[in-house]
Amino acid sequence: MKMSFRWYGQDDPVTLRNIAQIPNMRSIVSAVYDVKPGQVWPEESLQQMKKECEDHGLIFDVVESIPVSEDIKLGSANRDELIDVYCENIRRCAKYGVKCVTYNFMPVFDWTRTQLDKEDKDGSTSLVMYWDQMRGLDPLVDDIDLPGWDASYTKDEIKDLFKAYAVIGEDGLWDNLTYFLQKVIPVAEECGVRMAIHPDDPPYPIFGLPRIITCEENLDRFLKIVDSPANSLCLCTGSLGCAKSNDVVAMIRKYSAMDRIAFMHIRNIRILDDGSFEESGHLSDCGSLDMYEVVKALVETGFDGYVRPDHGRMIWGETGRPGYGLYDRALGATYINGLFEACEKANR
Ligand SMILES: [Mn+2]
Repeated sequence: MKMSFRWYGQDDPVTLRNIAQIPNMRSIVSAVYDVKPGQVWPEESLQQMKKECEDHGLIFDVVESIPVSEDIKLGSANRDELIDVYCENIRRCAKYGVKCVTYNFMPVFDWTRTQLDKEDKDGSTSLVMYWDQMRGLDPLVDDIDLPGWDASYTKDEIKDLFKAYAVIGEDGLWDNLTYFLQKVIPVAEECGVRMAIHPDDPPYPIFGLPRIITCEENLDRFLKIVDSPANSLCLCTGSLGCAKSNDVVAMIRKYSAMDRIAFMHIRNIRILDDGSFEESGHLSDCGSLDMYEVVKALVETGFDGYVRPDHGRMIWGETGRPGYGLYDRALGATYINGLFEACEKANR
């Protein structure tokens, strides 16, 4: 496996020097943040990212993410233009050494939580989603202001988007994903990039928005749309794992054996009785997922893709981007390294 770490560029309080000091750290997962979604990424930005990483002994070879415009997801009249820009961005990334591009196909919001700094008994804080804070909210009536909801939309734009997705539904979203993949995957194949779709987070409908990258049946359907290693998964244990019906370990074993996992996001979550969840420390004992079984499934199926510790808690007084502090993600990386070493030695 190739250990990696997400970095938000020059504005990130976590520095490349910090990251390079984490044992076994190899790759940087980043993106170009100085242009709007739907625009072509300047080559200078990619070149600079590549050089900065190399100056710290790191490799910039994973992009998270090239965002997919709502117009592509909705199948609007201008989608061909936007898909052309998307393909050009894949080509440009490849030119500067990128091997894997993560994206998602979630309507409107990348993720849903009700609080980003819920304090645990030990004083650490993390992201949580509590159903009792969600129920009763109606995006077509209420002015919803949950953390992570895109502040670049006005309330009216949000309402229009909800209505547009209600019209196309799940079937329309599958059609538009198929259209996108059939144009994008051949370009990725041509330039040696593996596209890795991130599952919906959480993997069930929120406020009636359609969600399709959610479960084994749908992942099977997704992978068949274009049957190529360039059309792969970013398997996020925390996203798929917060639906109790998903057997994350079995899914990893299956899709890794098929060589259809390009990227692993590894984190743990604690599922509560009512289906709410809290992001926990990475250790198996801290949450509902068995991280040993996750890594064992990867090792036993010969996984050689990218791995990163996903969201961490805020600990030791650190402040910064929720879920993306240095300390707890570094602990996560070290724990994951340990699990890999043990499983690899046992598997020899
Ligand atoms: Mn993830």
